[in-house]
Formats: sequence, structure tokens, C-alpha cells
Amino acid sequence: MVDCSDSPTRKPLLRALKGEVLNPPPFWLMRQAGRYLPEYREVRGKVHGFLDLCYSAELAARLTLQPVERFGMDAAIVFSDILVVPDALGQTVEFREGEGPRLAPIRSFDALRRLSLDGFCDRLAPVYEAVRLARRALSAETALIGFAGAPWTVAAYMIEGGGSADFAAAKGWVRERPGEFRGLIDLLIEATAMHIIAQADAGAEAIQLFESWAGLLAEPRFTEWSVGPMREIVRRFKRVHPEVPVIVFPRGAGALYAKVPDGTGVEAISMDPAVSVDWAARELQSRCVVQGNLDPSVLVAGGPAMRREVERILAALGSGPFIFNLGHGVLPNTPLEHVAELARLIRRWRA
Ligand code: 1CP
Repeated sequence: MVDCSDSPTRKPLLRALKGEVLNPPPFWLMRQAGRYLPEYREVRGKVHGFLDLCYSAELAARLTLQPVERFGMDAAIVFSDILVVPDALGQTVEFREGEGPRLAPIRSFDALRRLSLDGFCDRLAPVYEAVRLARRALSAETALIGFAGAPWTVAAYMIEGGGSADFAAAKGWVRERPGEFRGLIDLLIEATAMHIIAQADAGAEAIQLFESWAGLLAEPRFTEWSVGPMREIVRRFKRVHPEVPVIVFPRGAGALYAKVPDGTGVEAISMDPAVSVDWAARELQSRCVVQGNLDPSVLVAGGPAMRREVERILAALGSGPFIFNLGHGVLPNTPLEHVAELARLIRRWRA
């Protein structure tokens, strides 16, 4: 057992984020609130638009707590979306049933100029209220995570107008009109820093930045448009909340993962399923806390395949600073019993 008598916090997630090696490690799951939970589907069915759910503080707080109440994760993540930021900047954002997000694409300098920070935090006030409500309801052992999309990923959705396999329009902007793209990224740096500062003001105890489309950028664009903006956001955030740890998730960054800890100044890095855990143990874990990286489809499969994978990840990373998570979000067809079994496997594990 780990002696926590001299620990300033009892929350395992926050202790791990300070670099403490916990045995077993803390865990939570990206997209742990969502369609795979019947109690989520029940609440979701009562509200027309997905954004209405994000902007209803009480419902968002309730959804934040649901997975923790069922499975006892070490952290809750506030129920919201990375696309509330473009919405609060004045872009039209809609979520159509079964289709994912639709945004009025930003394709011209004029459209870019119409975005504004006026009233930004007012529009997002219900998110901060949800943070306050969820924090009040959580136990003394469970941490609350706030989050935002990193600028490149959010810009990619803003330009493309929704999800995409290759985000060709966004990549075209970067190549052909880098000056204009810089304007959009600078606006997102400012907005994102304000958004995560306000979440920490409201009680978020750690922040995760989702760079879900890091894998679309090769060097030198990765450093310029992903690492650089994240570093600037972290710098602004730490001026106000030096004690609140930041996790980044540069999904698909491959070998460029190695550039993220020093490049951004974050406490922890979250790994997608393609990152080798043995490589991470050697190259990343000496420099920061690592989080990840069970393949979400393995959680869908369950059984011996899942047990083997969980054991392999824990054996490679469990004796250093580590937070168990998935390598991407929980899939909607994930059986509840598999999540419960995963929680048991992690809790029973000893190095
Ligand atoms: O209809 C529904 O019920 C909506 C499904 C859904 C949910 C539950 C969306 C639409 N967003 C969310 C919540 C959400 N999104 C959370 C909540 C907290 C939790 O983790 O439990 C978080 C952290 C996100 C973050 C998010 N949204 C990301 C980054 C993580 C990732 O998955 O890579 C991204 C890329 C989005 C955009 C988004 N929102 C929703 C969808 C379907 C998408 C992906 C669109 C696409 O690329 O096709």
C-alpha cells in the first residue's frame, strides 16, 4: 500500500499527475460519459440538441457523474465538447442525430473576421457552472478534469465544417494561406486559454487538451501548429493556475510524441493505441507522466484478449508514473460488463 499520510491530496489521479507511482495506478476513460451508458441515453433522449445538453449545467453535471457512480473511476471529466469553443466564438455549430457535428465552414478571411471573443465566457458560463456542480458532488477521492480541444484540431473542424478523414480543406489553408491560418490559431490560443482558466477557476483540478488530429501534421508543421500553440496555452494557463496539471493527447503523432513533453511543458501525455508501451516506458516516462492506451475496440471485445492487453500495458508502464486510460474514446457499442471487468482488472493489479 502507498502511504498517503504526508500527501497533500488523497486523490490518486492528482498524486499520479505529480509523478507519484501508485500501485495500482489510477484510471479513467476518455468519453466515459456517452452512448454506451443507458443512463446517458435516457438523459440524451429528453433534450433535442446535443449543445443544449452541454449548456444545461445541471444535466451536464449529472452526465459527468454517471460513469463514476457506476464504475468508480478515479476522475470525472466534465461533460461538454471541444466544439463549444467555436460555438462561443460565433460560428454556427450543430449536432445532427447520428451524423456528428456540422459547422458553417470558415473558408474566407471575412468569415474569420466575424468570429469574436465578445461574450465568449458568458456563452460558456453553463459549462463552468457544470464544473462547479460536479465538483461539489464528487467524493474526496475523485478528481475532476476540465478540457478543451487544442487549436489545430478545433481549427480543422472549423475550416472543414465537420468531421473528415483527411481534413483536406484545413491542410490546404495551412499550405496556401499560412498568414490567415495564424490569425485563426492565435484567436484559438486566446479562447482556449480563457476557457481552461475559467474551468480551473470553477473547480477543475486537472486539464486535458485533445489534439485528436495531431497525426495529420508532419514536421515542421507539427511543431509550428500543434506543439507551439499548446505551449502558449499552457504558459498562459500556468500564470494563473501553476498548481493545476495539464495532460495532452496528441493522437496519431507517432515518433513526434517524443517532442511533446518538453515542447509543451505539460505534466502528462496521453497515448493512442499505436504507441508502443515499451518505447513509451523508455522515451516518455522519464520525462513526464504517461496515460493510456488500451485500444477501445479491445474493450468492446472483452474476455481473454482484453485481460492480456491490460496486463501488457500495466507490466510495461505500471512501475513508473502512470494513469490507465484508453487510447481513444469509449465506443458506443461497448458492453457495460467489459468496463466493469476493466475496472476490476486495474484495481486488482499489483506491480
Ligand atoms: O449524440 C450524442 O450523444 C453525442 C455524442 C458526443 C458526446 C457524448 C459528442 C459529439 N461529444 C460528446 C462528449 C465529449 N466530447 C466529451 C465528454 C466527456 C467524456 O469524455 O465523457 C469529450 C471529452 C469530447 C471531446 C471531443 N469532441 C473530441 C476529442 C476527443 C476525441 O474523440 O478525439 C472530438 C474530436 C470531439 C468532436 C465530436 N463531438 C461529437 C462527435 C461525434 C465528435 C467527433 C466528430 C468527428 O470527427 O466525426
